[in-house]
Amino acid sequence: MHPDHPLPAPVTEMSAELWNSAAGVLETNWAGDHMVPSRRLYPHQWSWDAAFIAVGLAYVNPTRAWRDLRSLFEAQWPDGRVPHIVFDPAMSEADYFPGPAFWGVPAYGSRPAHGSTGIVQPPLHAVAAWEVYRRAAAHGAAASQQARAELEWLYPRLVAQQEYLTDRRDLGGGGLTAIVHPWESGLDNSPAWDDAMANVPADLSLLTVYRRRDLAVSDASHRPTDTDYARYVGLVLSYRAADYSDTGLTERHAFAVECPSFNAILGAAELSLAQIAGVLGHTAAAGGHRERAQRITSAIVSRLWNPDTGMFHARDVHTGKLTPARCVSGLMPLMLPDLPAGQVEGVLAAMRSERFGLPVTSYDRTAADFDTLRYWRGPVWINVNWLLRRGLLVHGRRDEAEDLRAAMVRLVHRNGHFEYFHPETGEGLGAPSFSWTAALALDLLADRSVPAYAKAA
Ligand code: 2M8
Repeated sequence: MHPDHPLPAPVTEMSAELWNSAAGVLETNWAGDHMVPSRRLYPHQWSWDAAFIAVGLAYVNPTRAWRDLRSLFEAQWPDGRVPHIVFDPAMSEADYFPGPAFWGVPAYGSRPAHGSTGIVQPPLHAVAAWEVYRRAAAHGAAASQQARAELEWLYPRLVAQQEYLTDRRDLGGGGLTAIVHPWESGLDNSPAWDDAMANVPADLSLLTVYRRRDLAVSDASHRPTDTDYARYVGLVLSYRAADYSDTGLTERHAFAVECPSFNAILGAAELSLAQIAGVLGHTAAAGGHRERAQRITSAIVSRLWNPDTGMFHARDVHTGKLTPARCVSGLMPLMLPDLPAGQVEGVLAAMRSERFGLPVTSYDRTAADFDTLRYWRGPVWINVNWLLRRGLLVHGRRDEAEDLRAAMVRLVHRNGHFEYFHPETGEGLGAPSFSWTAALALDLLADRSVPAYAKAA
């Protein structure tokens, strides 16, 4: 066991081993002022990864947890958007595609030397900041003081992030954020985007101009296809053409989708902001955050719920249609405490059904195109399961939350800190020594508490 950072929960041989290996991954992947998701495949800083990572770092190195969040928000754009990748200037353009030169992001404000992308990822950072703050007390008075100062620094930036998403990205006009690239969801090649992506031109010649770097460091059968990648590149070129402006975007951009997972995280962020505002003494603001969370929840229910499947589905802003694909994103609104009982029961029934299993798969196991290997089209991912466990706790399903926790801990202990896992064999897939898997393993070992805004049981 790491002498400075003992495991706070009851210790078994298995949990001590897992704790130490997880802390080791976070040590290896620290890059001076930020954490990389994985050394070879993802050698920069990713936005929602930083949030998951901070939750785990809070146990073993809270100073680094705050540093990582700060590094990300130092790259925030003047319009409030938090970029999905902050590039490390120590890396070369060849280390990751698409790199900083490809994104060609215009210089802005006091942005540090790091370039960034122009798109976003799910705004989980307020949730993470609250979790890091809440754990600071265990590290003594100095850590608590630091945590409060960090919250003060982050709060206006977190608010600006929410405002960007709710004001500039409500492309459908119904109170939800629309993503304009599948990468913005964090669930890159999920079948949830297949319908909307079918309308995006797939110019394969782009891949002769720009070379995929991911295939040089990982197995092609696990990664998105070339057709997907040609569309991803085309969408960046389309958004880049007007310097990533959101004005009139729906008319000139082929992909705009309301994702249930992204918007559930947007709502959960408002609830964490309410807690942060409370600690900082902004009482009126706290009420505003709670109201916004309620509005987002209502909009998710009225726009993304399909009573026939008993799940949430992604809505294509261009066609107004819900995709029929049943994906893990359609379960994520469980995170929201004001989700009406009918929707809670629907999501729980879907989760318990043969379609998803334990831990939950990224896609419907019974679908004809369920793929046990390919990225977000079937494999099990720890980060979304961690969020679903929060959802179970928020709705008072403590036994189910415990079963899910135990299943995740077993999976990672047996197979290692992989990026994702084979849904039948549990084999580790994608990048090994993956930061968010390690960080969340620490949290799963250490924390059995219920989020403060949970519904009374
Ligand atoms: C994956 O996405 C990146 C593009 O952003 C990629 O495939 O190269 C996704 O799993 C995403 O959710 C994650 O944030 C990123 C880094 O871990 O990798």
